[in-house]
Amino acid sequence: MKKRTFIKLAGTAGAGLLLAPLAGCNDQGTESPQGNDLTPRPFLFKQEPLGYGFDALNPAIDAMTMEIHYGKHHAGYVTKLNRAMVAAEMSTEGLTLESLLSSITADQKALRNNGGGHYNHTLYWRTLEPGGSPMPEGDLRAELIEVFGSIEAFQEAFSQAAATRFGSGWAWLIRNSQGQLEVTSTPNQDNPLMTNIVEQLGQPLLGVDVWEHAYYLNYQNRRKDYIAAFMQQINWDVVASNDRA
Ligand code: MN3
Repeated sequence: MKKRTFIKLAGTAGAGLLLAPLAGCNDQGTESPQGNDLTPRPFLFKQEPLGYGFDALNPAIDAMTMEIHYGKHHAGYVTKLNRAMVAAEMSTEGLTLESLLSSITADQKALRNNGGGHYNHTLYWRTLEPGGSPMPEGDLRAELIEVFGSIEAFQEAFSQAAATRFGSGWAWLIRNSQGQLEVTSTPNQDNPLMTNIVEQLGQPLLGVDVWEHAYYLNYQNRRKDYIAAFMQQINWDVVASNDRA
């Protein structure tokens, strides 16, 4: 979304809330990215449409938080990522975001923070779903039970990783490099695909943003309440489709 468009919509508050996500839509229009097609989608160097309105996850996540988070924070990472690519004289042609994250080093700060920021938020919006479910189904459900003992034990491990991440960061369900499901967390905008940076490597299936900007307007210091609400709004078909192993 263009910055000017966002500011204009933000200025008209309620009237802009439902219209704003459409401004970023492509040919697929308002169709939910979850849809019926769960073919793994590429992570591109641009911001994809949200697929639902800013108010669609209310009250779990309020409309103002969504509008600022998607329209300002995430959009900012995308802009700065592309700027950093230009500065590094790197072409995005034929390059996936996944391969960029896999190859960057800790000292490439702009690519690390903004590349991670863009990937992490893209995954976050894709796996949230209005009227989503707290309970996985099928093969993923069976494997979570096998690994964690029960779905409740998985939910507890994931929530705990998110609640105890000091400062800003993310908690993840990943398929680690040994092929096992694992709960991890990363600081800032680091991502489990960052081979040269993170300790626990893997393919991210589900990630929760625990930066204060993700919840503070509605939950203030009650991060645990936000995590619990997040866990109720998940599209588990998308989570399973993120499993590319
Ligand atoms: Mn965020």
